[in-house]
Amino acid sequence: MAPLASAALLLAASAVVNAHFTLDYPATIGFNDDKEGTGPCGSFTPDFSNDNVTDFHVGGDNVAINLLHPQGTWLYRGTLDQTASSNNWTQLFPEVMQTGLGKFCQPAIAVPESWAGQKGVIGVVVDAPDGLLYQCAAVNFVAGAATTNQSTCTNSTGVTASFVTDANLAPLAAGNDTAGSSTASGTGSGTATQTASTTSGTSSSTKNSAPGRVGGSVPLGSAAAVVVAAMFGSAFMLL
Ligand SMILES: *[C@@H]1O[C@H](CO)[C@@H](O)[C@H](O)[C@H]1NC(C)=O
Ligand SMILES: *[C@@H]1O[C@H](CO)[C@@H](O)[C@H](O)[C@H]1NC(C)=O
Ligand SMILES: *[C@@H]1O[C@H](CO)[C@@H](O)[C@H](O)[C@H]1NC(C)=O
Ligand SMILES: *[C@@H]1O[C@H](CO)[C@@H](O)[C@H](O)[C@H]1NC(C)=O
Ligand SMILES: *[C@@H]1O[C@H](CO)[C@@H](O)[C@H](O)[C@H]1NC(C)=O
Ligand SMILES: [Cu+2]
Repeated sequence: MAPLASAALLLAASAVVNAHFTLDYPATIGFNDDKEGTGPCGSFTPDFSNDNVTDFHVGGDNVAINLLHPQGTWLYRGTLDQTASSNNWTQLFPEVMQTGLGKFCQPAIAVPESWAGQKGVIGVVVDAPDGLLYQCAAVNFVAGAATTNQSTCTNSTGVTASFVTDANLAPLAAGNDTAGSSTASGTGSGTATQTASTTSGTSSSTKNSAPGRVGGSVPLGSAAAVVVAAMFGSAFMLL
C-alpha cells in the first residue's frame, strides 16, 4: 500500500513538474527548461521579426506565471532595449514572494507612460529554490490600461503572496544584472528578521549553497518550511 502510494505520488509529481516556471502571459520569447537559469531571458534573445509580440498596456496589464516550485520571489521588469542586452531594466512592481505551487497572476503591472507606442521587453525573474530563473516577452507598449483579464490570469488555490526584499534579486532590481554578479551571495539587508530566520544550521547551509536561496523578510517561523521547500524543489528537479 505505502510503496504504491509513493509511486503514484511520484508519478503525479513528474507529470506536473517538468519545468521551473513558465510565463503564460504575455507570450514568452522562448522556454528551455535546462537553460532557464541563463539571464536575462532564459537563454533566448528577443527577435521582433519572429517572436509572438503582445500588446501590453502601459497603464497596467496582466503578467501570468506558473511556478512549479513551492516557493519563489518574483521580480517584474521592463526595458525599451529590444535586445534586452544593455542592462537598462526598470523594475515594474515590488518584489513579491509566492508561496504555494502553481499559477500566479498580477493583473495590473504598469510601465512608464512614455513607453506607449514603443516596442520593448517584459522580463520576469524568480529567485527559486534552485537559483535565479528568467523568462521574457516581446511586447508593443500601448496606451491605457487593460480592460479585460486574460483567461490565463488566475491564481491557483492556496497560493499566497507577501512583499519581501530579496538579496539575490537586489542587483537585478537595481537595473544591472552584471553589476552584482560577484557580490550577490554576500549581501543582505541585515534585518533582525532575516538574521533570526537563518540561525538554524540547516537553514543557513542551504541558503549558502545554490538550492536554498531566500532573502529578505522571511517570517521567523518559516525556516523549517523553507528547508522543506528547498528539498521538494530539488526532488522535483531530479524527476
Ligand atoms: C501568442 O501569444 C498569445 C498570448 O499568450 C497566445 O494566446 C497565442 O497562442 C500565441 N500565438 C502563437 C502563434 O504562439
Ligand atoms: C534606458 O532606458 C530609458 C527608458 O527607460 C531610456 O530613457 C534611456 O535612454 C536608456 N538608457 C540607455 C543608456 O540606453
Ligand atoms: C482582473 O482581475 C483582478 C483580480 O481578480 C481584478 O481586480 C480586476 O478588476 C480585473 N480587471 C479587469 C479589467 O477585469
Ligand atoms: C493573485 O494574488 C496576488 C497576491 O495576492 C494578487 O495581487 C492578484 O491580484 C491575484 N490575481 C488574481 C488574478 O486574482
Ligand atoms: C553594469 O555593471 C557592470 C559591472 O559593474 C558595468 O561594467 C557596466 O557598465 C554596467 N552597465 C550599465 C548600463 O550601467
Ligand atoms: Cu527550478
